[in-house]
Parts: sequence; C-alpha cells; structure tokens
Amino acid sequence: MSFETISIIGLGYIGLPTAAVIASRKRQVIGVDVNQRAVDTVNRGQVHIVEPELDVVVLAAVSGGYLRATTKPEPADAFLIAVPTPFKEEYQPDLDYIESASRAIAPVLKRGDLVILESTSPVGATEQMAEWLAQARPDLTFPQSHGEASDIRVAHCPERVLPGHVLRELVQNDRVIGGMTPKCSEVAASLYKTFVEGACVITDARTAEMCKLTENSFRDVNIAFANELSIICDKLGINVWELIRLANRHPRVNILQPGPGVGGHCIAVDPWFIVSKTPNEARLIRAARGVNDSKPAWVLDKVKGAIAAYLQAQPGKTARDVTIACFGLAFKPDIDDLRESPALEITRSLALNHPGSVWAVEPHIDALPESLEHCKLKSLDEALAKADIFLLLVDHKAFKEVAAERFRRAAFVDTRGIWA
Ligand code: SAJ
Repeated sequence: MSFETISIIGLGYIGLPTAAVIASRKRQVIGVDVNQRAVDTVNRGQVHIVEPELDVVVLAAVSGGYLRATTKPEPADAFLIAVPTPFKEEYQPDLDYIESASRAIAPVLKRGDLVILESTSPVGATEQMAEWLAQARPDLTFPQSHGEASDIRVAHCPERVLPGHVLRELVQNDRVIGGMTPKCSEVAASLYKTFVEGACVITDARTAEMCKLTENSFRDVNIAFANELSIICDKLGINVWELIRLANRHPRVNILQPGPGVGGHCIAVDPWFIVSKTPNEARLIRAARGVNDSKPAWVLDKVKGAIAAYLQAQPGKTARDVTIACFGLAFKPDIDDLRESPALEITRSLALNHPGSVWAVEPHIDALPESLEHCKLKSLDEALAKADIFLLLVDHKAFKEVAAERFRRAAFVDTRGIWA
C-alpha cells in the first residue's frame, strides 16, 4: 500500500519528531494540533519543544515542502494519533484527548484509510477509538463490525522513544504493531517500514497496548526496588551504590539506580493504566508506584537531618542562617525537561518550608519556573563556594565532574550516589 499523504494528530514530543522523520523520507505530511501557536511555529520551520537535532529536521522538512501544520484535519491516507493520555482523579486514564482527536479526523476519513493510535493507552483504548470513529461515520465500516472487510484499518503502535534520543530511537527501535485484524497490522507495518530500520513486529491491538505499559512498569518496579534498597541501606549504614555495583557483578542480576523519585510523564503514569484495569491483581505494580512516589518525602527528611546536624556543629546559628543548594531540577540527567520532576518537587518544598535561603543549580535552564519563586538560580561555582548544605538531585554530567575537595566542603545529601 502506498501512502501519499500522512497526517499526524498532536505535534508534541512524539508527534512532531515523527512527522519530521516521515517528511524527511519525502512523504507529504500534514501535522495537526489544536494549539495555534505550535502550528504557526512549525509552519515557520521552527520547534516549540526541546529535543536534540529536531530543529534541523523540522526546518528541512518544512522548507522542502514536505511538512506543514494546521489546526483543522484534512484528508490523508493514514492518520497517526499522538496526543497525551494523562490520568485524572484516582489515577483513572483520561482518554479525552484521544476522543477529541478521533472526532476531529472522522469527517475527513475515506474508504481505505488507516488510523493508528500511538499514544500510550490502557488496554481496550484502540477498540474504544474505533468505536468513536464508527459513531461519527456510520457510512463507513470499521474492523470491530466488519473484520478484514472493513473500509477503515485501525491499529495501535505505541511510541517507545527515549527523550533526548528521540530522532535516533524513532528510526532504530523495533516497533510493536497491533492491528485490530491481521490486515490492519499488515497495512500499519507497511507504513512504519517506510522510516523504521528496526523490526516491525506484529501482534494484536490489546497486546500492543499492554506491551507498552509493561515496558514502563518493568522499569518503574525495578527503580522502586533500587529506591527501597537505598532506604534500607541508609538505615543499615551501607553505601547502596557500592552494594548495587557489587550485586550487579552477578551474571543474572542487573539492579537499576536509586534516585530522588521517578519523574517524567511516562514511567510514573503508565503503571496506573494497568492498576486501573486490574486493581486487585496489580499488587506489585501498585506497590512500586507507592515506593517511588514516597521517595521525595524521604529525601526531605534526610535534608532535615542534615540541617539539624549542621546546627548542632555550629552553636549560635539558626535554620535561618543555613543556605541549602539543590543541584539539578530536571527529571533526569543532561536534559532541560522539568516536567513531573521529583527534583523540582523537593526543591519547591524546601523553598516553601526552609526559613533560610534555598538555591537551585540547573545548568540547562536560564530562568526558574514560577513554582520556584522563593528560590534563587545560582551558578555551580557560587553554590559550591557559598552554600552550607548541598543536596544533589540530578546526576548531570557537570555535577559528576566536580572535584571531591569542592563538594566535601559542606554537608551533603546525595540522592544519586555521585558524590557519596
Ligand atoms: N530513573 C531512576 N533510576 C534509574 C533509571 C531511571 O531513578 O535507574 C528515573 C529517572 O531519573 C527519571 C525516571 O526514572 O526520573 C524516568 O526516566 P527513564 O530514563 O527511565 O525514562 P523516560 O521517562 O525518559 O522514558 C521512558 C522510556 N521507557 C523505558 O525505558 C522502558 C522510553 O523508552 C519511553 O518511550 C518513554 O518512557 C515513554 O514515552 O513512555
């Protein structure tokens, strides 16, 4: 099957790179987004999100005439939906964005079109999307009612790219393609094969949905194990990072790294999509979420302990005289993304509750977010020279390079094990 025109719905962290990569293969790509500013930015050949190399690929795609953006869906041969799937109250998946995207493309669908859901979704979401499309277009047939004979093909193909490496992983990663019927999978695979160098592995839609949730839950559970170990080891007076290095010498052990908690908008969210469907069965997955979500509070307790020890050693001083420097705000190393970052949450709580100064050191940003209005952004050198307590939150390269005599100057709490 040949795809003359491909439409990407949602020009965010996944949709825009995907649109640009497909356009770089000299296909006509129409990007659709409800945000007029994002659409205008893309049409100028610029980007509204930070991802290495993305600006170059988008500029080439737009100036070459292969990519353009609009707020209103237009006819195309394939539609890739890459909109957010957050959770709402009680960790229930929120499919509102998928529903509005489906309803928005429904009027322009025509016989033979392919619709792919890329957004990370709870099991059953692809079938639900097909149902919304069928309700809006009773004149067309869909796989849930007409199987292989349907007018419209529907598949789920979850994105799996790592922020910071999106352009490489989009092309090199294997893709799991779950069609609502075998023909749907086959047609979807033929689209991905136009730009994916990894294998395109075929399954059904529900397995593809669960596969993506499983990958991120696997990581969450394993990080929770590391985080729990760090709390146990702290109590027992053992350096957890040395312990993990030693245990990982076993050929069948591979423990991940503890930290201040799990951030980003994927790993801390997706396990809940499993829990919400199977609350009684997903016991370990739920417990892991609890362990990781409670880590920031534990870190704050450690900082309290460090302040108390500092004041004991400095009679006459009060907490008001103590300056705390927080090293790192991003949700993981060497990126500028502060979304759902435990480092940001911890710094914010300190800035609100500590009577002395709280400084943030984040080499990847120029200004602090509004939520840190009580905090000051400082350079690495100034913080290392003047703060009283160091709180290491992100293992940025710049922090790993700090010489031991500089960070040993003050008391520190090291949540990443690079100064410990
Ligand atoms: N983290 C630790 N210890 C570790 C590894 C990670 O504390 O040993 C923390 C990080 O600091 C960060 C969080 O976990 O706060 C998540 O970071 P990450 O690098 O594990 O993952 P993300 O959220 O950037 O991207 C994940 C990836 N999924 C997997 O690796 C299974 C990516 O491939 C997915 O495409 C992405 O989620 C997504 O969009 O779902």
